[in-house]
Amino acid sequence: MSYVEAKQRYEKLNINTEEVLEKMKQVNVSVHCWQGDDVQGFDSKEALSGGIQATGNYPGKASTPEHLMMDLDTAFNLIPGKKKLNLHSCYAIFEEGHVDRDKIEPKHFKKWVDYAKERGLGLDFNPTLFSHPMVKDNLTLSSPDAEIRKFWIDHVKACIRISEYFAEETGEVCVMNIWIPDGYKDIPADRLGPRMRFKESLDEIFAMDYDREKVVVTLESKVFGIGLESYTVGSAEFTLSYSTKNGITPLMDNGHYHPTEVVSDKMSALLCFNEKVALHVTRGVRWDSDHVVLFDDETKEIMKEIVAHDALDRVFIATDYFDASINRISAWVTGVRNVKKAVLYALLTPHAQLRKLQDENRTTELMLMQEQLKMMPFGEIWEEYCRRENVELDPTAAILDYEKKVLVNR
Ligand code: RNT
Ligand code: ZN
Repeated sequence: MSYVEAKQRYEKLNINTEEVLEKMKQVNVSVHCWQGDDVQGFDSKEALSGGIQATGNYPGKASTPEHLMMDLDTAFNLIPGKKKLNLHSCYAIFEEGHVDRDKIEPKHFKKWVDYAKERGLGLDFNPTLFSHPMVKDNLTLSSPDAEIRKFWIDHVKACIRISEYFAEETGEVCVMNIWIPDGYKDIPADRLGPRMRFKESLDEIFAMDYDREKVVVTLESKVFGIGLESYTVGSAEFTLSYSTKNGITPLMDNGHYHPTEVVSDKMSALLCFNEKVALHVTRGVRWDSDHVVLFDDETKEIMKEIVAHDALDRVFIATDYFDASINRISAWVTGVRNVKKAVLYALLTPHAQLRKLQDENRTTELMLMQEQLKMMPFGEIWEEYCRRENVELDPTAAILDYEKKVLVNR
């Protein structure tokens, strides 16, 4: 079937594929830099901590800024449409002497800003509150030790300044996400104390003056981490309450809930109360394993919730996973393409008609139509989108070629 024939099929559903492809031009996905080097960064040689893990030892991991930039270029060339680059503070590039995380400055990210500007990319940012000796007893902003808290408060404040610099330089809003790994392996005696301290640390951070038009701070929740199974300070209730009360944007990572809970169902609840919502799109297999995002039911359902409620400009979509067992370029390309695919799929769905069936309680027809829609020629529209964006329909050859020429020689 050709694009023209597929277009006609969609017209019968009152869907104009030309309008859909026009809308796709605005769909931006923030691509996490940390897939390229298993969340290592350049500011220390510390092992990955904080209860997250990148498993596998596939050859070709980036170990210098030059590697990572080159790998990102290769991946970006195979991902259609708009992208942003999402950096962590541990990716600072020190040209004249190392400073600790509480002292980092915009100049340590100048190379990234140059990189982004040359390619017309926006930048997002994250303070890095893990893989560092100042994480004491698995605690950072909620530590009972005032010196530890102060170090991390200063770090997050420094990151807000760097985020402002990103926004000013790129001309695009910078989304800065705070995630802390703080928690306990076993049953805590005091659950309130750490949460009150986390709250106070956040209050101290947000007492600073920053441009809220340019920097959108988000707060990410988590249910458990490896070695932190019994309690996490920044739980869903904590982060959501803090965000709503303080005008901060909540961030949901779809690996951060109990396995039968789904973020797709939470989206609309958050959209009722928040002007903006942020997402980390990932794929948890049995736990928060951060597998590569697939074109699977939940990814489709999440994007459906954004598109059906006309909320594409209210949701910041970012990817967050790290698979070290496969070609890392392929991990980026596959995951981010699948996020875009799911958005396109949602844009090709007649939501108004489906909603009407629901409101009239015609549930038999609703199920029939939802199942029929799965047989629509979606692949033709996706391929047309790739062609118009000038990216390979099948990225395999380009990925394997880069592996042979570059990655295996590292
Ligand atoms: C961890 C969180 C967090 C990190 C990144 C590296 O479980 O998902 O977002 O993955 O900050
Ligand atoms: Zn996340």
